[in-house]
Amino acid sequence: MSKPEILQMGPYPSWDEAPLSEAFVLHRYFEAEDKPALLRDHAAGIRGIATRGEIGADRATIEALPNLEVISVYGVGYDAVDLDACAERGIKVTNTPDVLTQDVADLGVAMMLCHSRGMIGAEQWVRDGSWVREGLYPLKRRVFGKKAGVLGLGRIGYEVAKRLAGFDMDIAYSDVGKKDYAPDWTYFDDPVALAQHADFLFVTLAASAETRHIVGTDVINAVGPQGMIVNISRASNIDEEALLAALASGALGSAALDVFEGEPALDPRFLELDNVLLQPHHASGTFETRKAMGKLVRDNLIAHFDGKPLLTPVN
Ligand code: 8YV
Repeated sequence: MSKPEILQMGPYPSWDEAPLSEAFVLHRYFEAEDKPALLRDHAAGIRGIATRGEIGADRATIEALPNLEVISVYGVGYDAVDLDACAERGIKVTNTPDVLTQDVADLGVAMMLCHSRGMIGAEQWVRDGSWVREGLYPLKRRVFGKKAGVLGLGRIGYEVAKRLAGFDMDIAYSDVGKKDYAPDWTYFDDPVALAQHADFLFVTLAASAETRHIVGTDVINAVGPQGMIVNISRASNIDEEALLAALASGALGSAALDVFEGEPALDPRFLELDNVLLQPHHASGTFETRKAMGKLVRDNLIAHFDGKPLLTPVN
């Protein structure tokens, strides 16, 4: 039987490219100079899409492929895939949950510690000779024992909260309802109340149309001038204009961000601010996790074309 044809939306590490092209005929969309021509020429043959969390697949792409059956996302977030367009045609969608949870939680906590203790500036202090010239590095804010708010207590939020409990932090969370797996943590149904309570607000929600800008001016101002927002979810969960304004005015103390609107071309105003820690959307970026993600992307596609149940279906 001939290999199924797959539209590949973005690059993968070499260890994924090789087995993927072994199993499938790959059409590399991201490399095509004339993307509409690629779609036109191969539309009839393409039965699957392999994409990444932040790239997804929009309605126009889905509609251009009349024989599309399955979309496999390299990432837990599938907000960039048009699920309505998929539902209309019974197109299956898969993602890579669980395998990345621990690493994403690790990076979120590392961002909090790094930014709160001024570690980037401290490194610079050593390297540029300030330590020798000026002596002690300016004092920074404590993390231990402070109040943490976790907005979205799903898999990743739960692992973040568990880690924060190890710093003797007071843990509170907000979600669509109280979680029975979090009996010791304080529940707030209102994100503003959670933000008011928290010194550090972690945004760990799966992004959707409903959560868009859930962190708006009211939540940001409630975190306040001494507080920090850490975002390891999706940029769309935060109103970026409001965030930039609050960081610039000091209404919000600081932010540690792994995700941005329009990334990787982030709003240049972020680069002017010294109260923000900027990370290049790499919370899942370890060899171990990315290898597991790549395998899951492949295994889902293979399962589909073998007529077997999907390993991690979304819809
Ligand atoms: C990216 C992600 O897929 O899990 C997600 O939702 O956005 C990430 O893991 C990763 O950056 C690779 O593109």
